[in-house]
Amino acid sequence: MSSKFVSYEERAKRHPSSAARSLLETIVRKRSNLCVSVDVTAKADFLDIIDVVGPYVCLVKTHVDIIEDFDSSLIATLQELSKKHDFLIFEDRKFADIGNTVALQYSSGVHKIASWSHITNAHPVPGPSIITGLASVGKPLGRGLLLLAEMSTKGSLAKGVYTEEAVQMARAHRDFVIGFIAQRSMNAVGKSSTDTGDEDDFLVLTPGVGLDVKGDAMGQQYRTPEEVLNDGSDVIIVGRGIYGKGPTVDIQSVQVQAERYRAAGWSAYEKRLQL
Ligand code: 5BU
Repeated sequence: MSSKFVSYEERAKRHPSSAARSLLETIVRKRSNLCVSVDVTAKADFLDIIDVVGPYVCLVKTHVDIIEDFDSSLIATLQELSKKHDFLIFEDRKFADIGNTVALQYSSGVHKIASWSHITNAHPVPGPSIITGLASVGKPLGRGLLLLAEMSTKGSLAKGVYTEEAVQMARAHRDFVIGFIAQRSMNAVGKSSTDTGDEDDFLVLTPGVGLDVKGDAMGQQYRTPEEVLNDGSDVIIVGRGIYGKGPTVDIQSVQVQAERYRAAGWSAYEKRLQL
């Protein structure tokens, strides 16, 4: 029986983008569709968590601008950990300005994101020029871009026509846009059922994933790995569900939770191949 979902392995073989292939190949090698979001403010906690979750993830997501004691050695260590544990890096920068400005924000400043982050993301709100601006920096480096087509928060405005336009923007820039931050598959969005055009294979990375709670006090909403995988998501993004909510980090619990979410994400994937 053939599944309506294609395996990561098959997609890795035929995906036109090398950045997307890299992520799919890592997922297959590590049997992990888990991305851990490391939203802590101390450099030591940040690196300790990544060293512990490293074996269980395909991707580490950062918000590098929240780190209080940031310096360039943090990036060097992050890159060493990425090699040691075989994961890619995704700076969740959510660019949202004119092309010229985002190109500078991506390449320059204190963080020099393009030099170390394999994947980054952008709001489609400025229109296609945000993609050309970021591509001018990221494409020569073999980087990939995700567009924010949907968000996990209550009352998000990223829906309906906005989401459809985001997908059309991505279709026009397949050489740099590898997929979306979204809550479901975007491949069929804006297409009629009789459309015989190119088959899209956009990656979908989904935040707002949790096994124990349904939300937080600031509008976040959580769904389970199984719910999001069944809706066509490819990678689950988990933050506090893994590193906790307290002021201190319990590193043993981080390891247990990372393996728990890896296993949940992978078993949801294996189940969907039977659908
Ligand atoms: P959490 O601790 O699992 O709730 O963290 C979720 C992370 O994903 C956090 O870094 C957010 O900035 C990020 N996120 C999100 O939660 N929802 C969205 O729609 C987008 C990003 Br886009």
